[in-house]
Amino acid sequence: MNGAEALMRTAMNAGIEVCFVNAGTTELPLVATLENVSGIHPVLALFEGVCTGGADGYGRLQEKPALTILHLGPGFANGIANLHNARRARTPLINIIGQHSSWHIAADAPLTMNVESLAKTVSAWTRINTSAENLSADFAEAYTVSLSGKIATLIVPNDHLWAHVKGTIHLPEPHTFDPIDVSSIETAANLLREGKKAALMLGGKALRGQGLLNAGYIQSITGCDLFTETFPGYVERGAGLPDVARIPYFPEPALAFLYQYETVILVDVQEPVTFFGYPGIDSYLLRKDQTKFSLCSERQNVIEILECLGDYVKTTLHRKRSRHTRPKPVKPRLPRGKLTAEKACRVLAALQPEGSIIIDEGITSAIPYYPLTYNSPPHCVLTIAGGSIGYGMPCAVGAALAYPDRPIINFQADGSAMYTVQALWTEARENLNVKTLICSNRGYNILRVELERAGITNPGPKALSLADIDNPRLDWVSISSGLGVPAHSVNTVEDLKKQLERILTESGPSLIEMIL
Ligand SMILES: Cc1ncc(C[n+]2csc(CCOP(=O)(O)OP(=O)(O)O)c2C)c(N)n1
Repeated sequence: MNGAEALMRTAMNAGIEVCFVNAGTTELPLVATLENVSGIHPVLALFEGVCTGGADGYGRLQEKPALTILHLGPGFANGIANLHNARRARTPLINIIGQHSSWHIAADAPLTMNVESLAKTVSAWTRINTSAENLSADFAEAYTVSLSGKIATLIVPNDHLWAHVKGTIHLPEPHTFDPIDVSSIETAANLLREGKKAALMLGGKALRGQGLLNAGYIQSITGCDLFTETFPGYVERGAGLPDVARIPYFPEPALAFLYQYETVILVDVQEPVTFFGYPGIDSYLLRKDQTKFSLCSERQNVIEILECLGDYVKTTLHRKRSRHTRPKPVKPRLPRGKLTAEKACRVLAALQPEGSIIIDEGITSAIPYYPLTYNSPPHCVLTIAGGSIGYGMPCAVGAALAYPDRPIINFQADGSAMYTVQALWTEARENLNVKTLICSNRGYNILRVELERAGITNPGPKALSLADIDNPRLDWVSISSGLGVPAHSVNTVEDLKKQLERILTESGPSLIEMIL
């Protein structure tokens, strides 16, 4: 076999089932070998930002490494923005970048670039493969690194991919955790016992499944609050799960939200900071007189740590577990009349089926959505963890490949959608079950809000024009159908309800433009 086959066989044996590809000449051996490595389904995207965002969505949901194959420095560069989101969401992800043949780099051919330095901007581990015989071992190592929620990037020279190899296939190492530190658990328990207003700020695996239930158990005993970052990568939500608030986006409401807490215990998350540096506002949102304590590092098993903390507070508080009965799921009532962003959020919250995967890149239109759903049927929400727009459309692609039978609803701002609109083509080609709801406010609304916040109450026509995307008007029905996804445009609650109910019963992709 050749180096490419050794690499892809290693990937398949490790458990890779899908790869997000936009290949060129340097990756041809990998493309060719996919015929022999039948367990890996290649998914073509027409822009690398769709490959990387797709891998991010897939990895976030599957909690196992996602794979991209990208072309040299320029191809990788096109994918970096969504790799940034993936890094912030702690998605396990592996990039394979085809590089020129090792002997060709010195010639400085047109596509030659410093790929390694680009890769390092988002990757926890970067390696330039040095021999065909090492390709399998290199991939296995990349896989091992990515298992702890990291991005690993392997740069593979074209001549190594073509070269004949003996064919030893390496296996990744299993993921291991650092040991639990009992004194941290005691400290956290004491802080929760002190009778002060306390909260657990949750991140990572504390926002899913058992981690969330363990946090809810601690809440039921100590009465602490639970909240998370403004943009968590993934959070499970709805009836039967504890309600986890999100820190508001703008600094003033964020500070007001956090003000009440005397103690904040950070659970697998960094301390909260403002999104931007605003004059006169500290970057760090917790005051000096607020106690903050980091319960665990990202190398520890947060689920086990929360379980230990739950046991500890139960024993030491000698308090019976308060009956944490939750009300039955209730769907929000449907509004009526002309659509607004708020009404669109209500319609979505009211109609989203159990098991939905909600991708939230609604930017300003989605602000009212999250609080409406704490008691909806169980579902999960993915958000723009790194703040780099253009993540929603591809993320939905990856989500649908991860869970083909679950409803994927992408609540998607129009400006952000245009960054990676090519994702619709992949949805159509793969017949993915993605329902895209475009929040068509025909502007970069956040920019208008930020201008106002900066005290520019009367912006001139040039400034305003840079927040206006209505000239020419984006024709979403044409754009979507032109990329193979059937679409409708609606401007009332009644029409949105009718169309959304209809598309939710159909399989395959669809798009609704919600004129707001
Ligand atoms: C990659 C990247 N480019 C630019 C920005 C700056 N930015 C943030 S939101 C936004 C536009 C948002 O418009 P839209 O997606 O339509 O949402 P709206 O503000 O209208 O709700 C821009 C340009 C960014 N965050 N990321």
